[in-house]
Amino acid sequence: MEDLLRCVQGDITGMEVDAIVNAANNSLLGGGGVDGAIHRAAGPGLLAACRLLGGCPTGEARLTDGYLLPARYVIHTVGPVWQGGGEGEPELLAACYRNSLELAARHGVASIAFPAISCGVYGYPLEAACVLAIGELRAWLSGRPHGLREVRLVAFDARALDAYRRALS
Ligand code: AR6
Repeated sequence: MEDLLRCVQGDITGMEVDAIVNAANNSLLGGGGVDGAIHRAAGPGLLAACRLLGGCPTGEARLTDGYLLPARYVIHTVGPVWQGGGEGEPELLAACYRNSLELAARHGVASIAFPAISCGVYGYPLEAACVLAIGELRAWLSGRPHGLREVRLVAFDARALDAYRRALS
């Protein structure tokens, strides 16, 4: 099980996996951070597909094609805005990871890459988010049969890579 999870530093938009996860907002109509980067790299087809989805509640996930990306699919999920931790943020962040994996499994995804959902503009504390993400992914992966062969945790900078490494060990 453990060998399915790995952390790497890099830009998620270039990753050659079946699906990349986008840390989107409730509109699903693009934004800054990883969301902006994914829309730029995927091209206008992605925004056109997102318009048809009609938004997404926090903690849920939606799937589109990847358009000009190397990844076949984009799984858009909406993380919680950090408000101190007492507003259900951990449960909502956990739901993002679970719901993204459910959707991936339903579409036959064998390899998936996640950014650090909510850890940028949305302000979720990085260390806590990494520990939660890994706990949730491990629990999901060991709890049912699935066709996933690789779950990649993508750190955009060295600080995030360190946080993932600590949380994995
Ligand atoms: N590849 C991998 N990780 C990245 C990339 C990239 N190209 N770019 C940024 N990150 P954020 P959030 C990291 O702010 O906190 C958007 O405007 C970044 O360093 O993108 O969930 C949406 O539209 C950080 O660790 O997402 C929403 O409005 C992580 O990705 C809002 O931001 C997430 O940072 C969502 O905020």
